[in-house]
Amino acid sequence: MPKLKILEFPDPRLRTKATPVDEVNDDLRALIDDMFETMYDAPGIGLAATQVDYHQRLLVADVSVDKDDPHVLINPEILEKDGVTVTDEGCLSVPGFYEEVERAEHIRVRYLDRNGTELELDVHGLLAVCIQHEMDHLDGKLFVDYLSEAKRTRIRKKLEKERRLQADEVA
Ligand code: GNR
Ligand code: NI
Repeated sequence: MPKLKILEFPDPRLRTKATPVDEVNDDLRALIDDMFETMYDAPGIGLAATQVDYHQRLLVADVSVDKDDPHVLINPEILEKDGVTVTDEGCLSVPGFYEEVERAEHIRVRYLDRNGTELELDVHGLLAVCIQHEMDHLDGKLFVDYLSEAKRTRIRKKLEKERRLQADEVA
């Protein structure tokens, strides 16, 4: 299975609002498998389709230590949220930067699984944080949007400089 290329901030494609999946078919399941491979390889605990330039409402996550608890959420909707938790968040699309973000500690989410079956799940802790982070991606939002403009600009400039240096190395 091919690994997918992950878009990096400030790539404007990360600002795309994803549209609902209308059919859970074998093509979508092949993409899901590629997304898991890409996420585990990175390594990361979650990946939204937006990050691999596929603009449909689909995310994968696995926050387990042994990487044996994969979740696929298609067309996810948050039904309830409560509590507050602060997490040092990172993002595969903002490599190397970690900042505290406040999210709901508990969510109840409705979604389709990889068979197209509608499910509801109560989620707490890191998985709840991860699902909220991934659902933001599906709306074109990044964790850096919760930071001050000064911090976001500093991160953008550092990533742009790194990218220029990488381009020079190849030239
Ligand atoms: O790998 C990831 N770690 C992480 C840590 C704290 C809060 C959210 C995340 S998600 C991130 C992978 C990613 O960028 N998903 O979109
Ligand atoms: Ni992310």
